[in-house]
Amino acid sequence: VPNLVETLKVEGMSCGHCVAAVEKAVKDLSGINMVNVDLTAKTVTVDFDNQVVNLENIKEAIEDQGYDVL
Ligand SMILES: [Cu+2]
Repeated sequence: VPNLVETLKVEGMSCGHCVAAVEKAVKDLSGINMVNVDLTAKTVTVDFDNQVVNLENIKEAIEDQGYDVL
């Protein structure tokens, strides 16, 4: 099964705009089934097709928005 669910710890998100920016950046990648940002927990959970996109691609998309993936 190529689908993976990973939860990333992300620093720097402080409001709804940050949540929207991160969600959009990840969703714009190919192979993303679901993305959920938890602002309180500072986590981004992504369900993705590992044959289309990998975790490094997802981290880069988030970092390109100006947030730090731990
Ligand atoms: Cu913000």
